[in-house]
Amino acid sequence: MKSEASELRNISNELSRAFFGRSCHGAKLESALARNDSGGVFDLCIPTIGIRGVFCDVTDEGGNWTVFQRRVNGDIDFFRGWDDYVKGFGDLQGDFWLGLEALHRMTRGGNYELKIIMTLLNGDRYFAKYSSFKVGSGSEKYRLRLSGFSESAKRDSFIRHDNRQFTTKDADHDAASFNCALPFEGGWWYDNCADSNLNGNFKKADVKGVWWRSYYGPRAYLRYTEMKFRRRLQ
Ligand SMILES: [Ca+2]
Repeated sequence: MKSEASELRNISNELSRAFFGRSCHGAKLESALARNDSGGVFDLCIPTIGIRGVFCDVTDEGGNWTVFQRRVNGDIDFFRGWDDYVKGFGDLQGDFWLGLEALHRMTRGGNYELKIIMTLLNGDRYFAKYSSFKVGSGSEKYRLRLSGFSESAKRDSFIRHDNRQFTTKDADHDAASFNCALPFEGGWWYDNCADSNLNGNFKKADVKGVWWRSYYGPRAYLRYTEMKFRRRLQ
């Protein structure tokens, strides 16, 4: 009985720390478990997945962003199989992928916008925004739904991937006769194959690398990427 009581107390403590939301909407830095200049790590309760860590950006354009991908150190291998991309992997304060199932559950109700931050090798920083972003269910192979590109330099390299299913090295759902994840060394919503490869190999300076087609010529490999979404209010 005593151990049950202490277990309940632990659960209760855990719940009191949890931030209950469908995404980072309304997250306040005071309740973050860890933080940096742009935001912090929160325990976010995602229905039927349970409580897990999420990085919320609370500063950019008023905050409320749920960050689902970041490449910064290159110390996490992104050339992974289907199960890892579904569940997520990496370090929320460094390089990570939040997971396709979480992305689906967090974007299925309501309207969400997407913002992608990218820094080139020479330090130039860009962003791309899309006014509508949604990820389908597992039975749809986490199909991407994307529209409404807007960004200062008018350089989109992601719309091509709208309506594509997710592909990994062991699960080919792309439009090519071969598996695009193999030559590109990533997991992505590959078409036939790609205009962007943000989950590519951080250490490679060729097609396998991390790149956004509009920003290379010849290819300029990205030294930082961040993908995040938030609820669109209007
Ligand atoms: Ca294929």
